Amino acid sequence: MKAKLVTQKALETLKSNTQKALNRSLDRHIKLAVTGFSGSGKTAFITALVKHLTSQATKQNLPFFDVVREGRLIAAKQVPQRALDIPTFDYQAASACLLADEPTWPASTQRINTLTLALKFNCESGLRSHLSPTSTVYLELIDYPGEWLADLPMLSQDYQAWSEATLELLQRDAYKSYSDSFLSLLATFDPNEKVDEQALKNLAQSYQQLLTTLKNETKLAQLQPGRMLIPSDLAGAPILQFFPVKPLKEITEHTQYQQLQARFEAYKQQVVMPFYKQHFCQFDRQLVLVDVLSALNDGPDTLQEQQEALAHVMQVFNYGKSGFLKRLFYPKIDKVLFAANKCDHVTPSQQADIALLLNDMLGEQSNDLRFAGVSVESMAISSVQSTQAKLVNDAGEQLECVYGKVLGEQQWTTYLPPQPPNHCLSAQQWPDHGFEFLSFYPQKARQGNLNHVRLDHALQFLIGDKLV
Ligand SMILES: Nc1nc2c(ncn2[C@@H]2O[C@H](COP(=O)(O)OP(=O)(O)OP(=O)(O)O)[C@@H](O)[C@H]2O)c(=O)[nH]1
Ligand SMILES: [Mg+2]
Repeated sequence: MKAKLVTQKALETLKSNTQKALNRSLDRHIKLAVTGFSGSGKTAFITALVKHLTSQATKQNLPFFDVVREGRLIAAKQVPQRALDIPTFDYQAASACLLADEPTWPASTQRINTLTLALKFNCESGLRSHLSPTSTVYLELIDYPGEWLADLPMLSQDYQAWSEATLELLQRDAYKSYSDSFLSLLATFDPNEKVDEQALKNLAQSYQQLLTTLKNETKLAQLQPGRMLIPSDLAGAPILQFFPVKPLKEITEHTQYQQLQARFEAYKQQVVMPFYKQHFCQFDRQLVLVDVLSALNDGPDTLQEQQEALAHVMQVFNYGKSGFLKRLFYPKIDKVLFAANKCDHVTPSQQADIALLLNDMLGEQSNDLRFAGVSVESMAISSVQSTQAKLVNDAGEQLECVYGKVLGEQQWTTYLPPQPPNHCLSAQQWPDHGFEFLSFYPQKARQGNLNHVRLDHALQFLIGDKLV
């Protein structure tokens, strides 16, 4: 019996060691998909990740990242990327913003860019470390405008389905007042008429203005087509001149409707699909950053919309555990981390609540992912810390507050954040006064060092097993 147990244990150890060795040889390149809608914190996360791994990788700073805690990380260094046709992520510019005497956030991303970080480490002790004492893993990251991510669900819609869903969204209570002028112009538009380029152009302009207003005034995620907000070299091209119309019973040839439909399909095929194929098919780890606090500030419609938008985007990805052979040919995402980002806008004891809220927003999705064999985790993080926790004595009562410099203001403020809900609230359950969470400038770096909240937990979950 004892001998049998020993044999079984030895077999398991051998299996685990073999798996680790295979992981090491096959996964020298890890593609990490940093996903999140515009403003969720992708650029700040990538900048912080590079900063902490290249110049702040100490046990004190990243205690929950095993390779660092165990003193095995030798060094991390930015190296030339494999994709030669994509601009390189401007780490110097982004980190300079965070490290300035008066720190600011890096600007919103206007184009795709990429960066590869080589992580050289000592392998875990044991037989394998004699075979190969050190190893190098190449971590590939891409950064892109969040608006482009919100386009991915369009791939599974036709023009009619997209039109219906978009008009339904625009007519919701919270957004009706913004949509009025576009909707009244749309009411004068006859999609059955023969093509009138000027009419199409005018309505497309009005729709573009509406998207811009919604981006500035709300936290809506599904502002499609995303390239209307960041058109770059597509500005003025007919492929961007479409908008939603009411469904038609019958579609006739050479009508405005058919023209809009053709532009919608062309946008999907020529703009969204290449982005998806080139950048999102080949990932094996995924981080999903969600700004739940801004959604709460915006009200129940936006919280619900963020939840729907997340579900739609997640459906596009290819999940499921891949065997090592499969991974050689077709990598699949096998670990997904959902992070309620900017958690330092609330007090440390409230942070667990926003992680629970995010969990609730994900609903069946995380269950479905687990069923597909994907490891899923959710946590509250702040890749760049912007506040400090502070206890304030209020008539004998100790109040937990946060202290920081509020965005757009000059003063440092001690502030008592409202209690965030730990589950989704319906419009009826929503507090009358709503929520008002403040945003802050990044904290000033001390001796060139940035602070974070649970970035090390996030790294351990996402790539820890590849650094053994
Ligand atoms: N407290 C805190 N705020 C953050 C953090 N990361 C981002 N922010 C805030 O969120 C804003 C947007 O962050 P970005 O990193 O630009 O977000 P993004 O996802 O790259 O946005 P796009 O480039 O527009 O897609 C910043 O300007 C900050 O105000 C963080 O780690 N902590
Ligand atoms: Mg960005």
